[in-house]
Amino acid sequence: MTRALFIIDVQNDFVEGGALGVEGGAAVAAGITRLLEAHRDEYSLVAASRDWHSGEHDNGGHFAVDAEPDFVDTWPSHCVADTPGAEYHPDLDTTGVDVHIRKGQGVPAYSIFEGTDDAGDRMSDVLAARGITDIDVVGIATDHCVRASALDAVEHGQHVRIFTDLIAGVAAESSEAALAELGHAGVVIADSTVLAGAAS
Ligand code: VGL
Repeated sequence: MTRALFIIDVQNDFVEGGALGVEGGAAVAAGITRLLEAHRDEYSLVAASRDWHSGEHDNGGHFAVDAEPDFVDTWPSHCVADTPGAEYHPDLDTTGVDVHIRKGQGVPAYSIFEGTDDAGDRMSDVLAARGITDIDVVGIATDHCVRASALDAVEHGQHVRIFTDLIAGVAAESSEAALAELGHAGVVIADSTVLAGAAS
């Protein structure tokens, strides 16, 4: 087994006080840092994604411009490239991150598989090059980017787990629905304490 960790969109705009702040986001950032302190060695690859939108236009309808956002398909302006809101939350220690994926440059992009790393490589190519077979997914938001990234990982033939203690969602109902959908798709719904018993 060759396992990767996906850290989805742990960015200032997605935590409390951010442009699209999600309740519990800051705690997720700190919790992922603790996971990495204890278990970094169990991962062959750690990949973190960031939404990286244009500040010039509506990013393909992703930003609500002339109407109120519906918080499903349209959103307040968030994670504009090179602004503080797009940076990783300071409680997330990124020193153990191997691959930084940016996505959403001018378009909506919920899944980490829609982005590229600093060399321009796509997530699927990086996984193939590293021989990854298993992926644990954590981050923000459960009902949007975490959901889309985990579903895509299954589509790419990965064995996927999601840690419910290290995710935070925009809304309770859609987050519950997302977890149910992920379970049906074959994602193992777990929490990070399963790592404590894992052989290292
Ligand atoms: C996200 C809403 C809009 C996410 C991104 O990271 O889950 N949610 N853009």
